[in-house]
Amino acid sequence: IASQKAAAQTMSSPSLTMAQDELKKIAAYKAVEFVESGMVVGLGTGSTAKHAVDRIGELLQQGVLSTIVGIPTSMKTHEQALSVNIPLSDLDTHPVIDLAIDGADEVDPDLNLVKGRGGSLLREKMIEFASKKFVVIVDESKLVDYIGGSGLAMPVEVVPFCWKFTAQRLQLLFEEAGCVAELRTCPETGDPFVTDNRNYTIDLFFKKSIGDLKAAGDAILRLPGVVEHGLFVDMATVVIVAGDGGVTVKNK
Ligand code: ABF
Repeated sequence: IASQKAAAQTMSSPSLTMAQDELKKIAAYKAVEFVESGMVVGLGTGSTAKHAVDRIGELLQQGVLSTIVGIPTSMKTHEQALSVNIPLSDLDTHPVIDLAIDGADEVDPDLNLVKGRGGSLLREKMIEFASKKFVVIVDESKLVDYIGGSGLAMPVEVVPFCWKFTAQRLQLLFEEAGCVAELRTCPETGDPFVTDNRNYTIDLFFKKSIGDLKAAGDAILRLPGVVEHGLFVDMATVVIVAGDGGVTVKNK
């Protein structure tokens, strides 16, 4: 039955996944063109960034690139980078990063981002904050008119202690925007999703624009119990968008 279901799914959306993954790969390969030998490179997380990490490994293997040091934004990326033999280090050893390449969940017209639906926002934000250049790679499905416009989650990493209290305060903060706050759980077990930093994630869903993103982000961080949030305001240097019409490079 599962195979019939999978087949039906493929029929219903004809190779959309294939085409979307191809777009992700195109954006990722374009971003890797910014990588020069000798760079310290922030390695992103997610299915788009995965293509960039694979590509860097391939170019190192071919000798096109050399002496790259990778700084992974998640344990998952750490494993993947090891598997393609990218030499790795960390932010303590390299507090300044030359270039970070990472995906995003939403990109608004001012190149502000929602990130973190993959659960890695804290390490992503620390590494991208430390980067001289932050190149975001997306397929065109991630473009929104305003942050929250996709109706999908804007994640907030919180301490597990009294997470219900924190979730309630977050929901209250954005009551005007019809915010709903939900604890992120593991689909298989229903247990709380635990981040690489042993915290929980509260997903915020908005019905309307939350207005000034910087003010919203600052208000979130003022709530005790919050560790970090998925609003990446004024952080992207370049956003590479791959769509049916080709690849667009948007500079901040
Ligand atoms: C990561 O990329 C996360 O911040 C974000 O959730 C994810 C997007 O994933 P994908 O590229 O698979 O759509 O950086």
